Amino acid sequence: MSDFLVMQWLMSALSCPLLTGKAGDGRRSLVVPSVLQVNLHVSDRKWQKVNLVFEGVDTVAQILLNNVTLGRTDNMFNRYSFDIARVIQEVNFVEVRFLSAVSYAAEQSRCHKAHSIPPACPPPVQQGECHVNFIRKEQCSFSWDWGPSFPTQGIWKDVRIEAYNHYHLIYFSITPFFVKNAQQWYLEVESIFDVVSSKPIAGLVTVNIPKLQTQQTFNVKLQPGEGSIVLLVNINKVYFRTVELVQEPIPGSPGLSFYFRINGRPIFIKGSNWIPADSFQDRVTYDTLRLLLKSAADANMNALRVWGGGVYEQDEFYDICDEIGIMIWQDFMFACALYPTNQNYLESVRAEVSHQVRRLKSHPSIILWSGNNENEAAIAGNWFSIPAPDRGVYIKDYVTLYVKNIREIVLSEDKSRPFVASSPTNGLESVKEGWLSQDPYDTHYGDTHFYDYNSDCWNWTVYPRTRFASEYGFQSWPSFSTIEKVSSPEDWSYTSNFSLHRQHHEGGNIQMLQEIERHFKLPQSPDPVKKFKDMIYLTQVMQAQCIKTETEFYRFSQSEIINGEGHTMGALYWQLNDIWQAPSWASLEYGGKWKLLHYFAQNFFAPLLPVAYEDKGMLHIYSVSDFHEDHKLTLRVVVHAWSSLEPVCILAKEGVTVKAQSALPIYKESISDLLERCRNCTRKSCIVTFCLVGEDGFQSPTNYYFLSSLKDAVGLEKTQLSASVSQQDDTYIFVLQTTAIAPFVTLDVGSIKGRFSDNGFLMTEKKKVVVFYPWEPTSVEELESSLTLTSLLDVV
Ligand code: BMA
Repeated sequence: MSDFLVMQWLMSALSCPLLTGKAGDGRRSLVVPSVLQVNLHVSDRKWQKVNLVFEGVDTVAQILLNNVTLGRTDNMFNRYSFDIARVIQEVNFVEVRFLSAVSYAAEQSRCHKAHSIPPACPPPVQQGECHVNFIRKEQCSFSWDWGPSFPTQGIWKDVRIEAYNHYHLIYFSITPFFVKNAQQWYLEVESIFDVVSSKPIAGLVTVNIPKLQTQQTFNVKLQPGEGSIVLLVNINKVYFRTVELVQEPIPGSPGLSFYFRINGRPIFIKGSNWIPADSFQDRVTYDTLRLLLKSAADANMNALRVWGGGVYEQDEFYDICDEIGIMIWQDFMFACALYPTNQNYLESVRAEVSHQVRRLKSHPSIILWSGNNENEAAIAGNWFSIPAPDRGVYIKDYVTLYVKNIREIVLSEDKSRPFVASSPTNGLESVKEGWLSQDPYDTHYGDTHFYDYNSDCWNWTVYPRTRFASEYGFQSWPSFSTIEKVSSPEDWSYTSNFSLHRQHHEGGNIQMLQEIERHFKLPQSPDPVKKFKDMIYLTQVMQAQCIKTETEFYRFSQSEIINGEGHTMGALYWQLNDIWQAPSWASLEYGGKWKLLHYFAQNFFAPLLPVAYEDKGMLHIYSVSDFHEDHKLTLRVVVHAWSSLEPVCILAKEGVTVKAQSALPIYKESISDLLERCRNCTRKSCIVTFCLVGEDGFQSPTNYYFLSSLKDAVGLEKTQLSASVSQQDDTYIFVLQTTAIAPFVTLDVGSIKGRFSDNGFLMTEKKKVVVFYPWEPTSVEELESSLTLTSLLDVV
């Protein structure tokens, strides 16, 4: 395209781990040089401009070339480009001198005289570092309530040298727009150039899209300096995705809706929240990302929120999402804190935001830009005990950062997507209240985050009937096979130092026990390792069952307004993935293994799902459908006594209309009638299962409703579970047999990588076939010898 030369070195190998040596004054202040020698043959050619470009430096460093300081870096999310034309020689030394991020953050906080910017430090249970809000760096790298403190340091993205004459293309993006009244699509093709010639450069640009038989040629003139050209190309015949965030009055409900209209249709957003896949970003490969994102899609998720305490993900992340159909709610990287707004800081953020939007805006997967995580809530709820007279300063800072800077840049760079300032927020209502709502958790507006570790999670009435649930969750422990890799036998108990150390959420281990105890018997085995494994299993069962209940509540609340609340149009549980091997809210363990929750998600996010709940002694079943057409189906409601694999009674309701993209009641019966109808049943002795069935094998997952806590269940017998394994092409078939009804049947093949078609299920039939999809080569023998089968009554 132009007369330029790009040379590229991948320098990720230079990434340094945290250096913990002590400087003279006792603080960690280290200047650590990483020296790279580069041979660049430029002698035969005179270039007008030669740039040394760092796609990402983590974080505070001085950059030198041939002992000449080129500049400094202090923002991990920026791209840095240094003009080296006058310094470059035939043989060159690039030197990157790092300063400890921890010391830098502390120093910045000390220098910030105007007012304090809390929180100073994370809670002690996180064993983290302080003042992370003073450095533009992955916020969770100083620790989080699910993650360790590894304040990494190094060159974390590509480095290259660009040499060119005349002009050079810096950013290139394509954004589709639809003009409603003309019913016409056009593409905005934007190119940002650095023009080094002193005169304008005129030329022709041809946009050619062979697949759409589109070709248009434009006369362009590039002016000296950095600038952009925007070409508008009309497109026929083809459709691009559109996105609208709909906030409008709802009949019968105060407040406003909050939902995404994608391609003209309201879409219920189903998914989870994404955190960094590793404490060390250089370990996150394409395969890691693909495995995790594919697991999200396989669990029937259609969206993820890239949470604001991590990183803007690498290009491949968004490529995969574009490809497999995962929509992204993209936060800017600010979380759970207040932030400074001094000039240097703002300039750095401005550069970061325009760089990231320019880099990412061509990805159709991104459907929303969101300013921060929970910072509106932090001020509104006064998390940091700011005295009332000082509040105004912080509100001003908030508006300056997220509205006057970030929002302004986003709107000027990308007009194709909505922007919200925070999550949770009341959306337009927050805007009306000066960008900070009195109660950003108001169920009548915007999105909510909801956590409650003190109530019974099986009781749906504790959950907020929100417009959009963008965070909610419960913790569990990862599998023994995952923990085993980073621990030794003395660690294998629920109260070991290891178990306490890895728990970064205050009271987390106790909260899990309390939640388990409500409905299950706690493990009592005299064998400590067995007891630990039983405990892990129960935390996963509990987490899966809690989040199932909560998610099903959000899904069945999508079409109703009850007491002014409802029309819930999103359920993103906290959190998808893990950053290390530890207890957390994740459904995917570090390494990608599916917890029981992830298997449950596959069912509770299924496009067609019957959901039951109890209200004032009545059992209600709703059909939840994401399909775009109505279906006539049969609802099967089956009641079993816990003591027998033979059903007590079966009811088939034919001709049930399952409405497209809705959640509607399809069945209602008082529990006492149901128990009477199914002779000899009591709440403790029986269980209800139900599914929707159509023709040609069209069927929902089989769902269930417990009529009592399982610790009170009467008639449950310890089962003999067995499995035979065989290979079928690239998969393995597990044929399971049971001698009695078995709740939460779990197959575990230890460290063999792969996932089952179903897991953690209720077995009410003698036989069940489960498929294992390996992620790496394995064998029948290996699977057989690693297999553990567990169901609830194996916990002793
Ligand atoms: C939310 C998140 C995270 C946190 C999670 C669990 O507030 O935004 O900050 O990890 O809760 O506590």
